[in-house]
Amino acid sequence: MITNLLIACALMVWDPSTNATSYDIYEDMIYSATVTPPEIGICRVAYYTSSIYYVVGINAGGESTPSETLEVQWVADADFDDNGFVGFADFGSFSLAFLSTSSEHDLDGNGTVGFSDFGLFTQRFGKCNDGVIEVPCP
Ligand SMILES: [Ca+2]
Ligand SMILES: [Ca+2]
Repeated sequence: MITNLLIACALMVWDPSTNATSYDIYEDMIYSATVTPPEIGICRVAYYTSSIYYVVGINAGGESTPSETLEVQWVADADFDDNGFVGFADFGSFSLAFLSTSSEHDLDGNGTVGFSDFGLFTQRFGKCNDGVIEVPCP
């Protein structure tokens, strides 16, 4: 049984095109999904990869030219206490889990909580999290 997979999510929203009846989403140049409203939520098991997205508008006449590309960096959530901010309480939580196999704190997904995870944690430190994606602190 797999529990506590590290998941990173992104919500992509774009300006609707007046002529489009639906949109095709491409991920890393490969067709991924078709949506009708101009938005899509995508989640990934976060192992510090990135994906490139673009959108093509569709109507009865065919396809629009592709949108500009968007690169999404998939990162694990370091806001362990879910208070919206990666701060000292999260550092305390990380410290207690250091050298354990806590999957929540294993930010690079290699099975143990070690120095590589600490490096990733420090990159997140001081940042805010809106529950879906990491955002600059107001
Ligand atoms: Ca926190
Ligand atoms: Ca690790």
